[in-house]
Amino acid sequence: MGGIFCKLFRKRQMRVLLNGLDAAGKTTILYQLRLGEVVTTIPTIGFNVETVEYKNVQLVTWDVGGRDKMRPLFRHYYPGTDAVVFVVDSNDKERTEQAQKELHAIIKEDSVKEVIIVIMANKQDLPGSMTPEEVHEKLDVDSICKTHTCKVFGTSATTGEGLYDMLDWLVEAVNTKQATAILRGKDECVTVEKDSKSSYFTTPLSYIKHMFSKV
Ligand code: G3D
Ligand code: MG
Repeated sequence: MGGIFCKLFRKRQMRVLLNGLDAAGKTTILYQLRLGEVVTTIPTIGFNVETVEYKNVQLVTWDVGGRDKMRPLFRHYYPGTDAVVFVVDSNDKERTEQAQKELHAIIKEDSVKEVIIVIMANKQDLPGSMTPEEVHEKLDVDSICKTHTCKVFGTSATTGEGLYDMLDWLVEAVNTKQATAILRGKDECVTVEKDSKSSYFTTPLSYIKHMFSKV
């Protein structure tokens, strides 16, 4: 198989950034997904970055908010990203406005122009949490959906509710985006090297394996 078909069916790298204010639930999500070892690093530029790699999928997470000086440094992580998953604590109504500002600041970044945006209205298990519809409205997601492929999901990182629906949608959306880029001749032809750390990633979660093998 050669040419465009080869490109379309080649296993491709998928890079997802998981962002949100502190305590939104990002670290809990990484562990709940049980994709493998969560590696925490503090780059010299000075904030906590957690990474999980599973097959050709890389999830990178850090806290945003409250540290404007850090924003230029985060830019380092945006290029080459397929999707930004922005996690919101639906129970933290006091910081909804701050979450809205941070999300819209990310969207304005040049390197996030063609990136898929997922908003996780997390902590749906807590009584009194905002519904996904309320989070959609408070974060002004309509304006994001005008320029990006985007969607809001209600989730609970502690029970796992909604996480797989979100992943399902995300994988399909990234597949479509990458296939479209190939057909438009924008493909960068990234070949995925076998990850030397792959032996660490032995936690079997058949659903995830199945989903990610489709990427
Ligand atoms: P962060 O990585 O975004 O900073 P964490 O957030 O994953 O560390 O989560 C912060 C706290 O929220 C944790 O509680 C975690 O258990 C809790 N949490 C995360 N997601 C959910 C959820 O969906 N529902 C509920 N009820 N709690 C959640 P602690 O007590 O360890 O600080
Ligand atoms: Mg964390």
